[in-house]
Amino acid sequence: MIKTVCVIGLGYIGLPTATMFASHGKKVIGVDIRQEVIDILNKGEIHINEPGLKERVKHVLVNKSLEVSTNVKPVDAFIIAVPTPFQHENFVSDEGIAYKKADMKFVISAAESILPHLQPGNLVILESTSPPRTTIDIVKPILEQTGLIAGKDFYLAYSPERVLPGKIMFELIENARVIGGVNEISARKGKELYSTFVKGEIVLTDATTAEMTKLMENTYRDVNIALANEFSRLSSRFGINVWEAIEIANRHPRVEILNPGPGVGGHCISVDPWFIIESALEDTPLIYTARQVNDSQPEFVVELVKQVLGELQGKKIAALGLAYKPNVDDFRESPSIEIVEKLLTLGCDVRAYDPFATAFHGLGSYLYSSIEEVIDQADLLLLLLDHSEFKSLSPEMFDSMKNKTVLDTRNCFDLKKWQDYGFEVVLLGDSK
Ligand code: SAJ
Repeated sequence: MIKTVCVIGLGYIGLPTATMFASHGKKVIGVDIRQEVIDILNKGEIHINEPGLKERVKHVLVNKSLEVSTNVKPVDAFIIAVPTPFQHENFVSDEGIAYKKADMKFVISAAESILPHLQPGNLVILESTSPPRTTIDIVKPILEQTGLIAGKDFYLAYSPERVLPGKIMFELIENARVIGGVNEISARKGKELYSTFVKGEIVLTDATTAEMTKLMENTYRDVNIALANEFSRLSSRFGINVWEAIEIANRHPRVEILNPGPGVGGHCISVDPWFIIESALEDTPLIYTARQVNDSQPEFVVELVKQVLGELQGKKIAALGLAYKPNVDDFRESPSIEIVEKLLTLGCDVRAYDPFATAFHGLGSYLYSSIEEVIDQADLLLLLLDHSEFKSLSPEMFDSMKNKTVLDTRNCFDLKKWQDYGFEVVLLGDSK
């Protein structure tokens, strides 16, 4: 019977997971190497914004079912939920193809931090999104340095999170979960642990299949967003509104085209396809091309801005929305930030506003704390993200702009209303 759990990494996944176990009868140690995160949590605050999380964290800290620390402690089950970013430098294959590789340093150090505490009968779960074979080729050999054998003396499995930021507390419980063991008993031990709170189906498989399913899910989405983005680039060639065309095409019972936009961000979809590509470059032309299409979408937006403004030097741009997607405070790999930074290098005076950005996020000096400050005397209103609070913005609130021009990259505004108010309106993907 697993009574104590140590969750290593208290980020977007680790903190909600630790909280979930703690509020379902386990005694949990939450570990993070960042002292400032531990201090914030011990003050009853949280360092991430996720609906429903703060109250739950507070509750389990007060009743002491969750304790947070910078040190791993001996427990029955260890969960590794640390980041697996990609290395920012480009690698180049013998054929001259540039690609990106996962940076596994946090997974390696998390596995090493378990070493002094690993006991016979323990369970270790890797949750971090990882390249195929990480569990058996990287984590298993590290843990076996203890002399204990995985699958025999202790149990080892891979179980990816699949929750959507913004809905984590709901999806952790309700989503189906896959658990891939290094052998069958490891997978069954994993199921015993997650059954504590998971109501969705728990599917058992081997570790490498579980790693691949996670990467395939996000790659599927990346490729489909790339298709929508490519369609958006065809609108001027054919004189259509791509949003209208997609809406009509999606009435076909077996078609579900996603939304175009300024690019794909976040720590998952823009990163995970590279984890497949890095180990199979010659066999992944479709995945590779999708990454290129989505990665070049910010440049497509910059070109649109050039078409609207002509000469960019000195132009004042009010940019709204910097997070990687609506209603989250996550700015990792955000295409909006890439666009703002490109426009700054091209000589624009860009002022940006995002209701979710705080000093903690460490964004650039282009960040302002109100819409009023960014729109004053602006030549262009550039809508980069459809946060809920932007949907209710109406054109009368933008009278202090120098030129009444709006470029909407997300189909967020009711542009007819803006046009009637005297704005020149441009919608990404609409050339009608
Ligand atoms: N995006 C578009 N068009 C769309 C949908 C999304 O441009 O039609 C953009 C978003 O603006 C954002 C990016 O794609 O920049 C990714 O957003 P997302 O909402 O599609 O996905 P994530 O990254 O927030 O979460 C994904 C989810 N995976 C799938 O939907 C297959 C989630 O279930 C995973 O748990 C998460 O990745 C993860 O952690 O891997």
